[in-house]
Amino acid sequence: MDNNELKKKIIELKEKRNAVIVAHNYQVDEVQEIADVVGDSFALSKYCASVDINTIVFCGVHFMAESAKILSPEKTVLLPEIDAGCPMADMVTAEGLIEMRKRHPGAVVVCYINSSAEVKAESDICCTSSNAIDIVKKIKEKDIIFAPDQNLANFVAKQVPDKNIIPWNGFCITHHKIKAEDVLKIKEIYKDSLLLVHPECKPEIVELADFAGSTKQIIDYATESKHENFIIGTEMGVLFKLKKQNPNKTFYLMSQGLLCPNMKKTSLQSVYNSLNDMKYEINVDEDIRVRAKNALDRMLELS
Ligand code: CIZ
Ligand code: SF4
Repeated sequence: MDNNELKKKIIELKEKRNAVIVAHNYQVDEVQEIADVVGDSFALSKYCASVDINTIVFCGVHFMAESAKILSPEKTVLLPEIDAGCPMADMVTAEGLIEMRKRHPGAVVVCYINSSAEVKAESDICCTSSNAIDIVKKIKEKDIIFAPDQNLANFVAKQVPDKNIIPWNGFCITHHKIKAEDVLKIKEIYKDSLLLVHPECKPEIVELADFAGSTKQIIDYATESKHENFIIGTEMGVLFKLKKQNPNKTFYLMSQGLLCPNMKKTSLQSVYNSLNDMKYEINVDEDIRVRAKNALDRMLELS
């Protein structure tokens, strides 16, 4: 089947299954095009919980579909590509976090949404890249274990210097490999552009940027800005929405390496297969789900 045929079949199947398709900002263009909603992981999970529909096709990576299931246990959550994981989320385990907590008694454990349900269950509170600074500011305790992203931890520590942030040593394989010398070169080429980066980049890259924020914050910043040219320092999938919302502005990717192989696994064919065969269903053990949901609920209370 070609793409047009696939799109038609997907729409038919979606109605038949009473399903909704959600896609992360890092998905390939054609998957974003057929999705009912495109956004960041937490916004999508909240949307999934709010819709009166029983099947969700989550075009993203494993922890995102899991977060949707944590908030919507009564719904069927499908991940089209079962091997689409997040290497950063896999860098921390529940056991590891329990060990770290023992070494820092009294510290509050904050986990980035890029983590497994088991890790969320062992955490006191979750955060996203949009609200990490805000959440940390509102925690009363001084000592805060922050997992798994060392770069986001560093970013938060700089903005909230009165806290003692104890970072886990994880990182995003896509954002972490970008080198400052390459960023300096592209800044030199596109001198009149603003540099917008994700805080999953290394601190020296964030230092070079005009703005650092989540995918949503980057998209909103560029859309609201009077500026016309931007260098974008996050996964290339965001260019789809940036260009769609801003047809008269110009966007350059900070590095051709800004591609998440796991996010790129989902294709129209896999979305079609997902709806046709009702696969791959994501489930979370009820005890873990309830504890993980507590961490997400606490984030909502504080943000
Ligand atoms: O929470 C998300 O969706 C991620 C992984 C990134 C972002 O900035 O939106
Ligand atoms: Fe994980 Fe990085 Fe891919 Fe996001 S871009 S899903 S953090 S590997």
